[in-house]
Amino acid sequence: MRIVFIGPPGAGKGTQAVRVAQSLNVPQMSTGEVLREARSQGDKLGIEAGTYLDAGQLVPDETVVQLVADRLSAVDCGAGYLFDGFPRTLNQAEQLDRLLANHGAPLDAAIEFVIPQDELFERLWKRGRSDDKEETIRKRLQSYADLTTPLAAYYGKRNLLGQVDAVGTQDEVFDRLMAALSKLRGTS
Ligand code: B4P
Repeated sequence: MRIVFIGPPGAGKGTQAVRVAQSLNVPQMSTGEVLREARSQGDKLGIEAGTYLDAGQLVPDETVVQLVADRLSAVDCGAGYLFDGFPRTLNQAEQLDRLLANHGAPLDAAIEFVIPQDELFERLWKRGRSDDKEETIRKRLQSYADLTTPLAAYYGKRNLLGQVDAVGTQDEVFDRLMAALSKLRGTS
């Protein structure tokens, strides 16, 4: 199954992506994780990405799309995949569609994590990663509202959207995700 996870920072996309990918036996890729890893290695991509991560801004589309294109070419994506945190802009979503047209199979599901802002603040505050400072969190939430929320309509129009309540225990959210995915699988 070919899946993307969309949701605000701290919604639990990364936490659930690992479990869902394991359960469906597909590879998972978190663009946030790849960018943080590049930063810790200090390579060219990492130096560029680090300035955006620390400022709470999105990394430029062309950089992220190239990461995804490289991942899609990997042999283990043939049976499906789960992208966590990608796409994050309409331009990324359109470029993903173009990439998938070349790979022969369109998306099956776009899952949006739905969660109130005060819950996000609490989770990120507790996590305490270097981009989890109050001012940076505010910027990330604003950029989510401005640039990423239009994706729900983009996928909704094509009947690919599943909206999942992300408040609850990790097991509860996982069960809701699997139910939403099997519903979408039934309609695709
Ligand atoms: P991400 O790495 O995608 O974002 P995140 O803040 O880690 O959110 P996630 O939803 O994965 O939260 P998690 O599971 O960790 O992006 C980071 C940055 O990378 C972006 O700001 C951007 O700069 C850059 N970036 C990434 N992709 C990009 C793209 N496509 N284009 C441009 N830039 C891009 O959960 C958060 C916390 O909540 C954890 O501590 C977790 O333990 C806890 N938690 C999880 N589930 C819970 C639950 N059910 N109840 C309570 N706590 C829970």
